[in-house]
Amino acid sequence: MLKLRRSLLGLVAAAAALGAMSSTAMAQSSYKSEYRMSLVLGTAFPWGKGGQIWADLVKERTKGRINIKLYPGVSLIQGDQTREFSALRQGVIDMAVGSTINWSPQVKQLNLFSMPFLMPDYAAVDALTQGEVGDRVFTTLYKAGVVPLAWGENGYRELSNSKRVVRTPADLKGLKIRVVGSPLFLDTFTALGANPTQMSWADAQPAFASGAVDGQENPLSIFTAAKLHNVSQKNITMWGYVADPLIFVVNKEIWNSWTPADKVIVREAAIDAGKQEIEIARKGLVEPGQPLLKEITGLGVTVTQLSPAERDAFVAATRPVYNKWKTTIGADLVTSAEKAIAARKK
Ligand code: X2X
Repeated sequence: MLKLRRSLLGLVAAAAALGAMSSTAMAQSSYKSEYRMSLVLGTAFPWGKGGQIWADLVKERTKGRINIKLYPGVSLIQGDQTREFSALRQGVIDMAVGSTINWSPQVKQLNLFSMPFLMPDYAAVDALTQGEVGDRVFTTLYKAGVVPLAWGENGYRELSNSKRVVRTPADLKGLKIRVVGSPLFLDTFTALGANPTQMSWADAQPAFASGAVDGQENPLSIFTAAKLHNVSQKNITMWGYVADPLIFVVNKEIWNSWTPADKVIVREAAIDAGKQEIEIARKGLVEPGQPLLKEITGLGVTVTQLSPAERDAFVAATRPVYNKWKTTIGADLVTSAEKAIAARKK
């Protein structure tokens, strides 16, 4: 009798253990063997390095339950970076590290970061992304159908061209400049008297090489890694007019398929990777003497620094564009951003 009771108890315990196991197993059986992470740039660039760090941390901390493969060159959407956000929402892409510029056609608030001369320095960028404005942008993204987890950075987009040194808006006159993403960029460069043309990053590089376009704007980490000096981009103007943050996101259905514990891991890994990525993105630009500029000068490129008065001329020329887009983006959000920047710790 005692024996029977014991074996019955054993059976109950075994059944309970089985039950517990199968609910975990069930949750995990909905896991994919591999998740697809979209990025414009690969691991030669800070952007791709950030994605790799995120994927590695997730794999390690989930003990391989969540495996992420990188798809640089936005290859899941045939290189068309302005379609990335829609593809994320639709589940063509499981997760991404994406630029605010590329998602701004679908999420107008993201144009905030492309407002000409809104953010004068890194402290201003941080005041937005790490503050209330950043939270509001994340809420907007969540409502738009993705789960935003952390901020990274592409960086200050400096101007380069093959034709001449640019110190004034007049120097830009007639230059054919490749721009990306939002119509805001077309407005900005048109206001400066340039001839902007919109194309993907994939199409841009052959266009520089053939001389079909004269110039472009991108962070200097991209300039060096993509070797733009080899495609005639011999003049750089340090004007710091725009800096695009990166955002680490996951598709909503994928997110909901993960256990609460795994969600925590993926979020924390994104935050850790974002911090590291921002450091990598600013390397050479925040140290005394800005060593990256010396490196670029060494490549035979003329790097032009603007005096405050010279910079002001660009600010003035683009002010009507700023005012027009303030309404499009939402005057309330832009005003909050202006206040956060004014109150920043330098
Ligand atoms: O296309 C660009 O210029 C790039 C690589 O910076 C972005 O994806 C926004």
